[in-house]
Formats: sequence, C-alpha cells, structure tokens
Amino acid sequence: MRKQVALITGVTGQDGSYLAEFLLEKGYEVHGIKRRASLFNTARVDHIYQDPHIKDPKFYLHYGDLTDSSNLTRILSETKPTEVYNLGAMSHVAVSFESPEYTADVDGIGTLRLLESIRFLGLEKTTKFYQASTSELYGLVQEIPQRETTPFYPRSPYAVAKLYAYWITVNYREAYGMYACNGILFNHESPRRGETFVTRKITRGLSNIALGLEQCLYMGNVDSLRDWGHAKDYVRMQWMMLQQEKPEDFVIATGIQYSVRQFIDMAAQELGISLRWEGLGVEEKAYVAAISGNKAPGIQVGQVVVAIDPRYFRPSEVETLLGDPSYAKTKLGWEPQITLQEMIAEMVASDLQQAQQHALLKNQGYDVVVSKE
Ligand code: NDP
Ligand code: GDR
Repeated sequence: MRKQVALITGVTGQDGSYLAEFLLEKGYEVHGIKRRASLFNTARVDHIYQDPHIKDPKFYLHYGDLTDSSNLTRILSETKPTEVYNLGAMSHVAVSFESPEYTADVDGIGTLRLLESIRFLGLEKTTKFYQASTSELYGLVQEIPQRETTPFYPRSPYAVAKLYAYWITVNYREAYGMYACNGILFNHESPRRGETFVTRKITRGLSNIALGLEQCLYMGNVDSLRDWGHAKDYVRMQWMMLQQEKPEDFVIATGIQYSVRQFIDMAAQELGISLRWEGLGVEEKAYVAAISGNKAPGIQVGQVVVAIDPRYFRPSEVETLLGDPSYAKTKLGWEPQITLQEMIAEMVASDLQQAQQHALLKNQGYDVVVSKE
C-alpha cells in the first residue's frame, strides 16, 4: 500500500494541532506549514515535534504562507502528499472587517493557489483535498437548521472569502475530477482555541477574575446563538471525509444551540459562581449572586464580572447558527462524542490552571501581566 502522507496548512492552529496528532496516531507521515513569526508560534504542536536528527521522523514543519504560490508548489512537489488539509486561514470574523483584503487573499485566493499547485504538479488524481469551510457561509440564515442544501448568505469579509474557497473547491472537483471536498463546520472549541474567540475569552477571562487577576470581562453581543462542538470530534470527521469512495461536502455540527450568555453562565457555574443579569443592551451587566466551593477566592458577591462594550459588536452580525448533521451521521456514521458541558469543564480546568500559575507568581512578588485585547 502507498505510504500515507498528509500536508496540513494551519498546523499551528487549534484544528491543525489536533489533526496532526490524530494522523500521526493513524501512522501517517505528517507535514505542516508554519508561518515565520518573530516569536515562537508552535506552542500547540511542540509536544509532537520530532527532532529532525532522529531516524525516520514522522512529523515535519515547513516554513510557508498561503499568499506565496511558489512556496506552496515547492512544498507540494517535495512532499507529494496523498491528502492535503487546507486549514490555514485568517480565521477571526471580527478581524476580517479590519483586514478584508488580506483575508480575501489568504482565505479565498490561498485556496485557489493550493488547488492550482496540485494541478500544475499533476497530482490532481492522486492527492485528496479537504477545504475548511464554515457555517459562516450561511450568515443571514435562510433556513433553520442549516444543512448541505441551505442557501448561503455570507455576512463578513471572512465569510465572503470562504465562499470563494468553497466554490473553487467544488469547481476543481467538477472540472478536473479531483477528490476535493468541503467540510462545512460549525463552531468548535477546545482548551487550544485562540484566546480572542468568544468561548476561550469567557473561560480564560472568568478564570482570571476568579483568582483576582482581572476584574471584569467586556463582551459584545451576548444574545448571539451558536452550535458549539469540540475540535477533537471535528478533526476526526475531516479525516473521515477523505476516506470515502466519492468526494462530497458535509455539514458538521452538534444540532444543539446555546446563546453566548448561556455559555457565560455555564462557565461561571463551573467555577462555582452564580450570575445575575441586569439591564438591557449596552447597559447590561452580570453580577456575582453567589459563590460556592473554593475555585473563586479572588471575587466577591455583588462584583460586576461581565459588562457590555460596543467595541465588540460587528458591523454585520450572524445572529443564529444551528446545524443539521444528519447527512454526516447517516453517510459516515459520525456523531460528536463530547458534550458542551464536558467541553466547558475541560476549558475552565485548563484556564484555571494557567490562572493559578500566574496567581502563584504574583503572590510571590513577581510582575504578572495578563494579555488582553
Ligand atoms: P486558527 O485560527 O486556530 O488557526 C489558523 C491557522 O492558519 C494557524 O496555524 C495560522 O498560523 C494559519 N494561518 C493564518 N494565516 C496564514 C497564512 N497567510 N498562510 C498560512 N497559514 C496561515 O483556526 P482553527 O484551527 O480554529 O480553524 C481551522 C480552519 O477551519 C480555518 O480555516 C477556519 O477558518 C476554519 N473553521 C474553523 C471553525 C472553528 O470553529 N474553529 C469552524 C469552521 C471553519 P499562525 O499560528 O501563525 O497564526
Ligand atoms: P465566530 O466565533 O464569529 O462564530 O467565528 P466567535 O467566537 O468570534 O464569535 C461567536 C459569537 O460571539 C459573539 N461575541 C463575541 N465574539 C468575540 N470573539 N468576542 C467577544 O467579546 C464577543 N461577544 C460576543 C460574536 O459576535 C459572535 O456572534 C468562528 C471562527 O472560528 C470562524 O473561523 C469559523 O468559521 C466560525 O466560528 C464557524
């Protein structure tokens, strides 16, 4: 049998790191593209890093960028992957309003660059291609729940760029017979989630507040509704999509929806904090109503721990997303295994541990600065 070789763009990101772990466990040789940065940016994959001096390493990192065609072509030509997972992207919806042109270049044209390099090298019949598509394509929702046939209505430069990537992937499948498919993934989170996405901002912020390292969490639209799953469950599905006879596009979701406000309440409960919400719109605040256990020694009953800051509202919002994963369930036998409650417990435990380390240093008289945005 031919050696299984995967190339992952975005390997240093949340999904890339879980997918690399998953594929290494399956016996793949895994290549990942990392960007040059002025600081180390490989924290999420350091634990699977293999010294290139050892005999027969299975995990390789290459410098590269989705804006650089010749670089992508060279890496593809050197590694000749059997599977390419295009997870690299400027993935923050709010930031895409600030950097729309860059987002289009990386998320939209970057996908074309990869597909075209595969074709240029004559790999289109031997290399399978996975595109990280998104529930953001549904944007201003036309049908509830959203499934593979629901019309798209993107609401941000990020989503519009991803719409191009979605269709160019379909086009290369139809035009050149490539095994190329889109996973239309709804939000998925984990302790490795970037700190400025809403779930991690909440679990990290509340953990810091619980230990007195921060005072208050400033939020945007807390009425926004999302279908949140766990990244580990979702990367398994990315691989499954490339193991079928025929390439197809799939919605991956849990089919359960919560508001940002409910997520805040659940994360607070995990820390033994009960919240009381008061006010409306930008006047809205959440106070500590009661504290149980000893996970939150740094706060008091009555303290305002959540307030609304209009800075975090988006020029156009995606108010509600709820996926229907039945096709993935029927066709691939995929079901998410980790519940939202379990995921929140895992995220809070991890962020609380980090906060405890910071608090310990602070109590010993060291300067501790907690990064915020
Ligand atoms: P992350 O933001 O955690 O990771 C994005 C990755 O892309 C990072 O490795 C980043 O590198 C890399 N990257 C950014 N810009 C470039 C570039 N110009 N060239 C090459 N690589 C680049 O995202 P996730 O892991 O959460 O998501 C993975 C993919 O799935 C993304 O495409 C995202 O848009 C999509 N998606 C995510 C969902 C989610 O809920 N997580 C849902 C649906 C789709 P660096 O580490 O240097 O910043
Ligand atoms: P999203 O994720 O935009 O859905 O994109 P994010 O976690 O950023 O926002 C989810 C919802 O929460 C609301 N919100 C806030 N969001 C952030 N980041 N910060 C806040 O303070 C805040 N307050 C309220 C947002 O307005 C939004 O409604 C993610 C990314 O991973 C994309 O790459 C991916 O394609 C989609 O999920 C599916």
